[in-house]
Amino acid sequence: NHHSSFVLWFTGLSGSGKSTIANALAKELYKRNIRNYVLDGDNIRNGLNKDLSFSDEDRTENIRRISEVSKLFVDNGTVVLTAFISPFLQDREKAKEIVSEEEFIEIFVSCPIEECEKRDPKGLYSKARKGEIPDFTGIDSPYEEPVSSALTVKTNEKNVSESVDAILTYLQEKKLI
Ligand code: GGZ
Repeated sequence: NHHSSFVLWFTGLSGSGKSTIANALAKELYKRNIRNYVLDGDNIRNGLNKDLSFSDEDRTENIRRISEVSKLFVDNGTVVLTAFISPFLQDREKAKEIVSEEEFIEIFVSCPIEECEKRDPKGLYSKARKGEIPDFTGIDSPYEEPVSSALTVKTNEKNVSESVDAILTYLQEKKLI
């Protein structure tokens, strides 16, 4: 194929649906013969970044390393989908600089915290409310909402396949795929 590669940078609260949407989109890209790779907590925080905590400093370092890895994938011709909370505006700006502005597409996976907390797929919000997980995003650690995302998907209003379709349409309109 003749597309150039790029990074789809998903940002949003825990439980907002970043990984779910990224993985569903990855399948759709594969179907279109677009080589891609999903970076998420499973393959990054358990490996390369297993030395990092959830302090502000370590989150910043987490995002920096992920940006550098994403850049390598893009150099290799692979579309990258990253699914990290990436709560700090400044860190996402830095990620954009590392990857390069033209190849960085920020997607805000928007969902009210009340809804994320209701979903609580891993029981983490409940633990955080009980004080068992300190520095939990949205509870006692900040989430800075994007101000200039390429796209926002509202997962409390749309299902996974509708969100994926919205992203595919965006990529087609921009002639990225
Ligand atoms: C937020 C935490 C925390 C704290 C563990 N705060 O829903 P999950 O489980 O699968 O996604 C969350 C993931 C967040 O890691 P990221 O690398 O995306 O965060 S950041 O970009 O801010 O560096 C959650 C789990 O790890 N988790 N402790 N304190 N999420």
